[in-house]
This record gives sequence, C-alpha cells and structure tokens, in this order.
Amino acid sequence: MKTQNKNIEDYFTSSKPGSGLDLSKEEIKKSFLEKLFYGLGRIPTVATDNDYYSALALAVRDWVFRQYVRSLEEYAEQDSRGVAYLSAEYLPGPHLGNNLLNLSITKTTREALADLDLDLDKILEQEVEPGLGNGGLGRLASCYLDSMATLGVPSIGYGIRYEFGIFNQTLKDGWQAEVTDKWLHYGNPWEVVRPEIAFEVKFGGYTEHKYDSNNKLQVNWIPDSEIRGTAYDTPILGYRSNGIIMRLWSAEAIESFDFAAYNMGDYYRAVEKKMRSENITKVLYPNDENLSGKELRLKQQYFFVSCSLQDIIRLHLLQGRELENFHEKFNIQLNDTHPSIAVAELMRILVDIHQMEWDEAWHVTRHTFAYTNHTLLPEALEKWSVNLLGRLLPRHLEIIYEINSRFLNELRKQNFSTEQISRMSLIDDRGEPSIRMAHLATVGSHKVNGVSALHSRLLKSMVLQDFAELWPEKFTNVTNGVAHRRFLALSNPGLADLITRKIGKEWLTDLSALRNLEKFADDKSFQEEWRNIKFKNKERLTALIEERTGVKLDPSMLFDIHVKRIHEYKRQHLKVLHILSLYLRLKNGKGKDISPTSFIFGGKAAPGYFMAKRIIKLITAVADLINNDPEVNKKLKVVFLPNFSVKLAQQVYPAADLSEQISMAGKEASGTGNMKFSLNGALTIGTLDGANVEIREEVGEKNFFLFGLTTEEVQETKKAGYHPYRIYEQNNDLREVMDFLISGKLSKGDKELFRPIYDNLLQQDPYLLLKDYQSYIEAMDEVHKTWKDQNEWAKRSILNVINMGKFSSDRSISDYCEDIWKVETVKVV
Ligand code: T68
Repeated sequence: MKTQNKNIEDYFTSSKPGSGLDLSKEEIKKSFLEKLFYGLGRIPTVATDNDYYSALALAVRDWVFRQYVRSLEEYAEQDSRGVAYLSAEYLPGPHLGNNLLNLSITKTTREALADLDLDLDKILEQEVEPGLGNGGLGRLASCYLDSMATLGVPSIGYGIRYEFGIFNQTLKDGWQAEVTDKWLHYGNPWEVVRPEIAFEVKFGGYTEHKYDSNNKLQVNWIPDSEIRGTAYDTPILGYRSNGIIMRLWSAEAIESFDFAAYNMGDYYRAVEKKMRSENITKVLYPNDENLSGKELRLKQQYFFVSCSLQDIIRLHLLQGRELENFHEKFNIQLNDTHPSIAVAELMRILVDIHQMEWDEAWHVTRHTFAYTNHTLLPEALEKWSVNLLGRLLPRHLEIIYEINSRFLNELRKQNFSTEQISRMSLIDDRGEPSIRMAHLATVGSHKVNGVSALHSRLLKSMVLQDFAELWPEKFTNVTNGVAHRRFLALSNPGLADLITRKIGKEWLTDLSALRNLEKFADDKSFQEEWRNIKFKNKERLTALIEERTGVKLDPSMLFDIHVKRIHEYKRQHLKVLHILSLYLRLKNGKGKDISPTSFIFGGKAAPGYFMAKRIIKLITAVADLINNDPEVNKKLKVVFLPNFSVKLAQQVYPAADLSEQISMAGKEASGTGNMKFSLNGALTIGTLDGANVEIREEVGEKNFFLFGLTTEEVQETKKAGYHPYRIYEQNNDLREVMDFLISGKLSKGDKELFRPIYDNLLQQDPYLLLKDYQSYIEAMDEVHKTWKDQNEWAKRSILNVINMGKFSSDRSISDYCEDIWKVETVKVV
C-alpha cells in the first residue's frame, strides 16, 4: 500500500477524518461497544470491569495511533533530524487517563459511559501501570517522551519490555516484602507487537582478524549464541498533537527448540535453551543508585542497545541515505550509562559490517551520541569487569581498547601527566580491571549534561573534572522537568479547573503562563477556594490510606510527605529523628507549639539494601508507637503507604502540604518529586541540593523552608574530620532521640533492632544527619509556626505553583532540542 501520492486522511473513515481529537459522545460510545463486542467478544451481561477497561483502551488506542500516523507523514515530508532516546527504564504510569486528556475527550467519554451505566473512574482504576523502572530516572524518560510528542520532536523512545517490572511492595510485620509484578497478566491493550521488526543479537564466542585482498583488516565476530529481539510499540500521545512510539524489545529464542536434543527425546533440555534466551528481558533489576555488576544486566543492556541501533540504521537506510551522514540525521541520547555500550556497538556496525574507515566511523559516532549523567554517587557509577565484558562481547572489548588507546595517545600528545592519563583512561586497572562506562560515554559523545544546575557544576568539578578541562564546550546542563499535564491537569483536576477558570488553558502548553495568576495570590476568596481544593484532595488521600493501611488520618492536619526511593542519602531517617523529637516533646509536656501533623512516607527499598529496609521497619515501628498512643495521636500520625508508584504518586502530590526534600547537599542529582509537589501547591522543606536550588530561586526564598549545610560545607566538614559522636554529646534533645532508638520502646523490648542505624549514625554518619539535625528541627519549627496562619500558608502555596513554569518537561525538551540535538520541531494538530 502506497501513501506517497495519496492524502493519508483518505484512508480514514471517521466522520472527523484524520483526527482523534474532540470526538463526539456517539462516536465514543460506538467505538467502545465495537471493541467490547468484536474486539473482545463480550456482552455486558458477562463483561468484567477489566473488559470494559480493555475495550475503552482499544478504542482510545485507535485514536492515538491516528495522531501518530499523521505525525509520521509530517515528519517524513519535512525530512527532519530525529532523536532516539535510549533508556533501560521507563515509568509511563497509567496510559488511559492521560490519553483521554491529550485527546480532550475525558468529559465526553465520561458522559458516553454514563449513558451505558458505566463509571469512567472505576474503569480507569483497572489499569495496571507498567513498572519498567526504579524511580526518578525511569519516570524522567517517560516525562520526556510526553514532551517530545507534544512539542513535535521526530523521535522514538527505545527500551526493554521487562516481563516483570519493579516488584510490588507489601509490608509484613512492618518490614518490606517483595511480591512479583505481573503487569502483563491481564494483557496490555496499549502495545502492538511487530514480529517483522526483529533483530538478532549475538553473545560470546571469539573474533577472527584477517586481511582482505586490499590489505584491509577485516574482523569477524563468531558468537556462541544468538537471540532475537522483537519490537513492541506503545504509542505516546502529545497534548492535542503528535504521537510518538515507545519501542520496547523483548527477547526470544531464535529456534524454539533444540531439535537435536528433541529428537533424542530430551524434551526438557530442548526447551531449556529457549527459556535461557528469554531470560534476558524477564525482570528489571530493582536497584537504583547501586549496580549489581551481574552478567544478565550487561546482557540486557547490550541486547536493547543492539536491537535499537540496528533499527535506527534500518530506518536511516530505508530513506535511501548513506551511513556517512548518519549523525546529521540522528541524535541518540544515552539516558545514563546503561546504554553506553552503544558507543562500541555503533563503531562495530560501521567498521566491521559497513567497512567504514575507523576515523570516519569515530567522527560519525561521536557526533551521534549525547550522554546524560544522573548521579555522582561513586557506588552508582557503572563499571564492567574487563573479564566479563570480554567474555560476553569480545569484539566490543577490542573496540573499547582501540578507542582508549587512541584517546590516551591524544592526551600524551597534549602533555597530560601520567596521573591524569590513568585517571581518564576508559580502563580502571587498580584491582580487577574494569571499564568505566561514564568515561566511554563521555569520550563517545558530543555533549554531556547533568540534570540540574548544581549537579552539572559538580559533574565538571568532581566526577568528570579532567574531561571538562579537556573539552569545556562538551559539558552542559539541562535541568530536569516533569510532565505537568499528567502531574497537574490529570492528577489534580480541582486545581487545574480553578486555574483554567481564572487564566484560560494556555498553561497546558506553556506552564510559565501560570504567572498570570499572580494577581490572585493575596485574594482572600481565591485563597479559600485554593484551600478547599487541597482539603478535598487530602480527604481523598485519607480514604485511600485508610483502605490500604487501616490508619485514619485527619485531613485538617498538616500533611507532611516524604515519598521517593528509600536511600540513606535521601535521609528518610532524619525525618524519623524529627518525628521522635516531637513525640518526646509531647511526652515531656513541651509540645504546645506543635501543629497537628500527619507524616506520610512511601518508597521502595532495593531488596538487598540492608539499611534501607531497616529504615522502613523503623518508620513502621514509629508509626505503631505514635498512632496507638492516645497521649500523642491527636497531634501526630505516621503512616507508611506501601507500593509507591506513578499511579499512587498522582494521588499523593495533590494532597501534600509539605514536601520533604532533605537529602545531604551534593547527593541528589536533581530530584523531580520536588517539582511535582510544588506544582501541586506543597511548600518545600529542603537542603540546597539538586533542583531544590533552582526551585527556591523560582518560588522565592520566603516560600521555601531552607536548612542544612551547603555542598561546600559538607565537603569541608568531611575534610576536617567529622565526629558525629561529639554532636550527640553536645545536643541534649538529639541524644534523647538517639537513645530512644535503642531503648526497646520501638521494638517490644528488643534493643538490638535499630542498633545498626544508631551505630551507623554515631560512628560514621556518612550523610551528616547529626550535623544537619538542629538546623532541620529549627526549620520544622518554622513550618509549624507558619501553618498556624492559614492565609499566609495558602499565599505561599499559590506562589509556589505559579512559579513552576521552568519545571515543565516541555522546557527541558526545548533545551535538549536547542543545545544538544539541534532539531526543529514539527507540530501536527
Ligand atoms: C535519579 N536517578 C536521581 N537512578 O537520583 C535523581 N540508577 O536525582 C534525578 O532527578 C533522576 O535520576 C532523574 O534525573 C535514578 O533514578 C536510577 O533509578 C537507577 C536505576 C538503575 C541504575 C542506576
């Protein structure tokens, strides 16, 4: 079928040709029922809620695809430069509600369903989100796809279709217990499998080096296994505009059976090989900020990189282009180092398969890739042992050595010292030799960016300092942003509605338009409406929390919320110390200034992270103590909300009064939860870390509760020799709180349960909780004082929201387009 000479719209039969926007109630009803009857073979008497969900999702998917197809035609016509976003993780959240919003048919769909006696909210509730990521990094990738679609960036997001995503978290006796995620159990109506878009990926074996008749070296990689990756496409729709594709690769065996074994009657062995290959995309590694170094993880990385590069090259050649100008047509963004083996893989494809000269291939490669760093934590910087990489990818190891040797020669020519050279080498040969993936990504990219102003500065002065001195123009910053349509328009319809009534809809596509609300910040009746909306959101969250945990909160209390992955550097346990200090104040009759507060925690701990898991146990133990003590539970409540996810996040942020962003300065690369909280009118208590710095600049110092050491002060403190025990000795309140941890009162008399936390803080305290303790307590007292003036609080809340313009992912993606990708956007409406 040719589309070139024919208007694509001629192929559509809808009464609104070519557009999935603004459909009528009758059109929606008709499509929904058709999907239910003919797509699923169900009639209402037997249909389940999940059938209704699937039918609606299938109908919506058609309209989403329609927008996508229109974009494709447009992009092809413009011959635009495209972007491939490579990310090992995505956290898209539920698709249905967001797609309805982007098609502007939420209200009409609600009415259409009501005509059929169905409730849209109940149907939305059915969706199981794809948990294909750990936290901020995966969610950022999904925010970026949303904005790339909305802005009209010709792009595609590549990743891995994990069969089991991030585990579901439950609590057993107050401890985290992991339950396997089964997001595909009821099927996935959003994806389309593309069996014809499938590539073979090699592993293991050895290489042969031969000279051909022209005396040119030919390297041949003879693998010992091959696996097929098949594409699964999920359309991602922009707001009233373009659609793009998230293409996830799933692994399968090339031959389903080992026929030799099968013929001999060894059926199980025959199937075993198939199962082993399919293992690659079975499960997401549940570690954030800490790497497992496991063989399967490297296989996952190479598998999805290889499929994606083969696919991008296929698309390039399909358009009749030459590989010499590949980089002029494609940008490949590396979301952290997880896909950084792509640098060696592209070199291999160009040099070994397409016979390009090394220098030219290197030119193409370096101008194709750009690398985003997301962490400064030493334990999170990826390294692969030379041994393992050589065994799995023997040709890539040779290529990495070649890249390194040429790079180090350049440094020698420029008179770099031996010390600098060994620091910058791609190979770390102190101890077991390993490859520094951040160095490979940096050397192989034309741009390297951090994710907040502070983080990008620290990246240049710490982790990649030598590289930044060598190539200052390569380093840049793109401060993270969030999908404000999902995290405000969709999640907080009450507030979105109020905003739109006052200033119109412009903010949906230009978040800085929220500034037009400034004139209402002091308006008492506006403040009251604002407060009422927050109260209703808190009531909804209260009901959800009661249903999930049995704990009943009081929505008139201050909702003080700390949700994010559990990690020592994020300092959930500093929050616990504060809660215990309030508890002890109340017990000692000194609590009159405390504003009644509900403390809400949420977040998953890596299953093998001892301290993080113990911190969860500590939180639930404090919750049990406080919630059951009638002397304090009118003023304080504590709850750990299990299984934090995008879906839950959408209900948590709109109900927050106070956002906890209390990491030790210099550790949180950016944070994005901080932005989502502020966007929903929470005030922040935070350190000068990550994007907090910029949030504070935007919302104004007065509207942000600041505490704690700066990054520089942290560095000085550590340099001078830090002795947490001395702080403990000198601060009576702190000492009382610390001793309480091991008093047994939190643990039915067991004085050892929390000793690991106690000892760690008194002996090492690597994240300076004790050093920041007093400053945090004072800032929290200020919070409680401010809360008593509800008008003042509302005013500050309004000022937070209206100054969030910078933190839309639309802005971040525009920055990437201008500074890194040099792409023009192509808007299709
Ligand atoms: C986060 N990183 C940063 N990593 O911690 C956060 N890591 O400050 C930042 O806002 C966010 O990235 C987006 O830039 C992560 O979330 C991971 O999840 C991760 C996963 C696997 C391996 C290493």
